[in-house]
Amino acid sequence: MAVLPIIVAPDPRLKAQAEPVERVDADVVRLMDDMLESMYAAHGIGLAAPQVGVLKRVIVVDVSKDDEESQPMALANPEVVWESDEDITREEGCLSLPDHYAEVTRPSAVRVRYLDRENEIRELEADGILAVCVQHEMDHLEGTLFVDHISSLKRNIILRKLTKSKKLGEVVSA
Ligand code: GNR
Ligand code: NI
Repeated sequence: MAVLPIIVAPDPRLKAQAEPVERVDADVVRLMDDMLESMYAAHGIGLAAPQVGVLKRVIVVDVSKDDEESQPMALANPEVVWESDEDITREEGCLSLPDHYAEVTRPSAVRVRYLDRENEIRELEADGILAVCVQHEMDHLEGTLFVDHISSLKRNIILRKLTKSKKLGEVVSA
C-alpha cells in the first residue's frame, strides 16, 4: 500500500470528468487500498480518485469516529438511484481545499448503486454525514468541488487564497 499525494486546487485534474472502471480488477483494488491509506494519513473521511490524480470513478469513505472501529468502504462507478426530497445543510471541508470550509445544501439521504471490491453490484442507503460524504466524493468524479455549490463571491475568495499559498509554496521550495 502507498500514501499518495493529494492534489490541491486550483488544478485542472480536479475539474475533469472521471471515467468508469470496466471492472474491479486487482489494479482497481490496489487503487482503493492506496486511497484508503492516503485518506487515513490525511485524516479525511472520504477521498475520490481524481484527488490523487487518477481520473477513474472510484471513491473511498470511512465516517467512523476516532474512538470507533474503522469502517472502510470502497465504491467503483457509484450512481445515485434515489435521493430524498428533504435537504440537509452542513459545513463541508475538502482535502483539496485545505483549511477552507463552507455550508453546502444537499439531499439528506441517498441510495447509491456501485461495484464493490469483489466487482459485485451493491447498494448503499446513506443518511447523515455518510450521505453528505458520499455525495461530496461523487461530485469529485464530475470535476465538482464543494465551492461550486456556494456563491461565486465565497468561491473566488477561497480559490484566490489557495492560488496565493501555492505561489508562496513555490518560492519557499525553490
Ligand atoms: O475529510 C473530509 N471531510 C468532510 C467534511 C464534510 C463534508 C465532506 C467531507 S469530505 C473530506 C475529504 C475530501 O475532501 N473528500 O473528497
Ligand atoms: Ni473533497
